[in-house]
Amino acid sequence: NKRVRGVSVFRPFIFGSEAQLFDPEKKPANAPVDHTHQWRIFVKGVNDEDISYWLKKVQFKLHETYAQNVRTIEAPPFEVVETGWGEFEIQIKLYFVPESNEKPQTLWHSLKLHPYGPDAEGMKERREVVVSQNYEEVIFNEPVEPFYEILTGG
Ligand code: SLL
Repeated sequence: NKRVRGVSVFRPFIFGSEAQLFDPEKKPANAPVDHTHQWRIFVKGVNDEDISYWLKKVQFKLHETYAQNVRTIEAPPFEVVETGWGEFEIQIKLYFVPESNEKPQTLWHSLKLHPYGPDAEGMKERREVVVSQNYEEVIFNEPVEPFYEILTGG
């Protein structure tokens, strides 16, 4: 496959997490007793734009304390919803559509459960959604021609 010389194509996306302390009355019945939070890790388009024309699947590697800690999501929404008690680093591996001929790319996200605040005691009560997300751009340098067409709608 011929590469398009001298061209770089950028595609923006958002990745991150959202977490919330359980409402004591509404703790999921199947959640282990030591779990305190519900959380979600995701990769998505800016303004929820569909990015599945270039992103094929996403593999999230959770902490080893989780059963089946490697979660592969093959279609949008690229996200994992879980419960837990602790914060940890999540490895996110992006797999591109086969036409791209591109190797997967890895990034990392620190799962955040707790809101910022000076008062550690009061913080435990705070039930706001803790959002931690980043804007990122994947760069396809000299993409192969079929992928360039997909990317640019040609
Ligand atoms: C810590 N380094 O000690 C971190 C590890 C692990 C979090 C946090 C649930 C595990 C399960 C869970 O929240 N693990 O479901 O067994 O803070």
